[in-house]
Amino acid sequence: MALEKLGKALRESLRKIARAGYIDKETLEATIKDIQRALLSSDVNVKLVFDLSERIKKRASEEKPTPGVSPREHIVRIVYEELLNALAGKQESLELKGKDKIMLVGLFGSGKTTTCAKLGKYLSKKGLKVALIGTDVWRPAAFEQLRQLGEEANIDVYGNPKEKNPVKILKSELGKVKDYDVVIVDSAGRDAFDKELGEELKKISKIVSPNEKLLVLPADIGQKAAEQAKEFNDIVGIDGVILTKLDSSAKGGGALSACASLGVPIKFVGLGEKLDDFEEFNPTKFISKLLGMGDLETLIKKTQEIFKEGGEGFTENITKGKFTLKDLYTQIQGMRKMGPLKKIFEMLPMGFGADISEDKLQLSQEKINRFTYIMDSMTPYELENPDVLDRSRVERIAKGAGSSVEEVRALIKHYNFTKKMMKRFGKNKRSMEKLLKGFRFNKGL
Ligand SMILES: Nc1nc2c(ncn2[C@@H]2O[C@H](COP(=O)(O)OP(=O)(O)OP(=O)(O)O)[C@@H](O)[C@H]2O)c(=O)[nH]1
Ligand SMILES: [Mg+2]
Repeated sequence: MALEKLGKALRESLRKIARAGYIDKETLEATIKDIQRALLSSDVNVKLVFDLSERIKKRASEEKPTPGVSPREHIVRIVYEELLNALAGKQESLELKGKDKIMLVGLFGSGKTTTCAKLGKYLSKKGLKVALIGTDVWRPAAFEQLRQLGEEANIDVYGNPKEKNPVKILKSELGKVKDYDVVIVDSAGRDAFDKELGEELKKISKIVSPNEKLLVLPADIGQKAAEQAKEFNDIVGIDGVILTKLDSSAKGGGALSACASLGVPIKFVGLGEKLDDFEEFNPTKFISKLLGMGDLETLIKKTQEIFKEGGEGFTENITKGKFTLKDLYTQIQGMRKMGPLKKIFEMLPMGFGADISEDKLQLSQEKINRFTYIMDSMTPYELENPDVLDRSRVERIAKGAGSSVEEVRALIKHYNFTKKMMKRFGKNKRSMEKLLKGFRFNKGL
């Protein structure tokens, strides 16, 4: 995850709320101070930090928690929403219409050429036929760099290193790329935005007529990103930003918040030097992960799929409260299918997953396996009617599973807990969170 330091500091401040039994003014103030410190050290603009703090305070005192939401969760939600707003803005993905042309612009060393190849690879993985065109006549060996990157990404590269006029290059190369689904045009940078670069990019833009002009901004310029985005937008016009070097910058928060406050959508982020260190920017996912709140949307979707697999009666039984050990069996098998437990826990809220160590996870996975053995030793009648599990049955099952009476009891305890949670399943997301939290933190486990 990019922005390690900022993420860690923000998670720490949210944990204070999670740990507090009761949230008074002081706790809130202290948390806001922590958040301020974290944001400022990530180069977020002072005024933005101040405004954000005020909004959190105001909302915390004015908005009442919705029924069923604890004051703690209420505050965490407010902080989350405000940070989402301040750091990530709205989602706006790259929209491809077919026969697309994308032009990348930016200053020296921002990552344009690398990003051409990254974006090209990303799109070609989606099954699109991609070509790159180099128009940088400034950087020595710029074309060679693009050619090598294209080769690495398995994408065709067009250009002419001998020609010193970008317009002439385009005039001859554009004709050769008509069959491609997407054409990405690399351009030259400068040390700073100036009239000459503006003119050059306008000329390129006119002949390419791209449907997307994306500004490549390195995260290490922090809040200065705002200035650059404005300069490029005023003269060249931009449809969005690709924020690079988020992996290596302590100032990432500054760059992110600068784009968010300008309302310039970040469409992709660069997270390393390798061509695969690149992803579409999804604000909610990004901030949830940063705050260790997990990716609930994905988790819920996955869980629902598994419930579907349990068959028609399964979900119905559960919502009616008729949750038997057989249903628990299906659920646990589903957990296995959802993939490595670590992945699941990473999706859980409030960093419960983020900081769980491998060995603890291993134990849980083991536990799941052992629970499965135990249930395999039960008769169908017992699975359907867990209430009949008396001492002698428990002893028999333990023996059959090569397990212990305690462990069978732990399973029953877990079953009872899950059953309670299951009754509320389907009503809202929070029950799901609790259920999954319970799965991990239930004392029986
Ligand atoms: N760590 C990290 N490095 C990156 C990222 N993107 C690009 N770089 C590095 O940044 C340096 C500059 O990248 P280029 O792609 O050459 O930048 P450019 O904008 O084309 O530069 P000019 O052609 O000189 O204007 C290279 O060493 C890249 O490997 C990223 O997301 N993370
Ligand atoms: Mg370049």
